[in-house]
Amino acid sequence: MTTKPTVLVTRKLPDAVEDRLKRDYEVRLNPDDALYSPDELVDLAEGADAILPCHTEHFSGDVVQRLPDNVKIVANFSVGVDHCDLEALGKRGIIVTNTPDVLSDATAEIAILLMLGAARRASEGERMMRDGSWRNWSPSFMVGSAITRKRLGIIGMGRVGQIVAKRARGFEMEIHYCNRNRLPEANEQEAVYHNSIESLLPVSDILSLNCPSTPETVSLLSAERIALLPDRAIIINTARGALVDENALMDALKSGKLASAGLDVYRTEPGGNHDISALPNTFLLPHIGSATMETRNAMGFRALDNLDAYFAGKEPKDRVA
Ligand code: 8YV
Repeated sequence: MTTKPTVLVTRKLPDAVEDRLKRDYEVRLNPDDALYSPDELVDLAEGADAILPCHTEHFSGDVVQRLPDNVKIVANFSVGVDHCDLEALGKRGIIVTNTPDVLSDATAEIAILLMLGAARRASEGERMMRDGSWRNWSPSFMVGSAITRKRLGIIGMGRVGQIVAKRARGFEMEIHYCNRNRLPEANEQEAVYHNSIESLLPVSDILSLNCPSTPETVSLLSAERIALLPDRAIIINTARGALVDENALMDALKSGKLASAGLDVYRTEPGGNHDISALPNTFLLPHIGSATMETRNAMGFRALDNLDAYFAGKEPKDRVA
């Protein structure tokens, strides 16, 4: 009888994903969905061949150093891998995979929701309806701005960025983008390429961040860059909080330089930034970009496909380190 590889699963995953895990692996599940401390993570990894974590587990250089030798692969349940010190994992010979593609539609949906919510002041209106403070109506009441036929700037024209552009075309938006590489013309669909963020910002009535967080992109949206946006621009972030200087963002929201911001991600998660939450001209969600049942199942299956490939002696499809 061949023994099945042992997989440490750090969070509660959808039932269908856990069923497949139980069928194919010796599995250490987390039915209470408790958040493991770095020490617990290291301890629980003892004897496990693989770890299937979420972005909530931080594989810092220190944690990676302390992982037992039995761990051969970290198969993430996430597309972002900024919670992983890839260099440290690589040095230990631990393979790392992620789950691209399967969450692009869901994240793009949330980007459009944030755009509409921020532009049309949905948060202020919704709060009013809930706390009973709607007492008046006038032509100047709750006036926001349209997104239809506005210029949308996208930083990061990868899988999610391209779907955001596709959905935004339904609002007849004029798409501009900045990406490390220009897309092939057929994929551009008339989106205008900018080879620098500085050139993109002045034409972005709405700016959507869709690039990964890497050492090169941390604090990419600084006070200096926000100043380059048109007055009353709107910022949308469904990527990572670390891309934005949150103090600069708050200053610009307070001064009126920015009309509003729609955010799903924050520098501090969970929790977010309470000073940002106190600003009325924000539309805020708690990092739910991929939170649909369809997507969460697909993410789990994709992580499992990577594990299956590795344990079958093949190269996992989504290897990032
Ligand atoms: C996930 C995400 O919910 O996949 C990502 O990178 O940001 C989210 O949509 C989360 O990472 C799950 O671990």
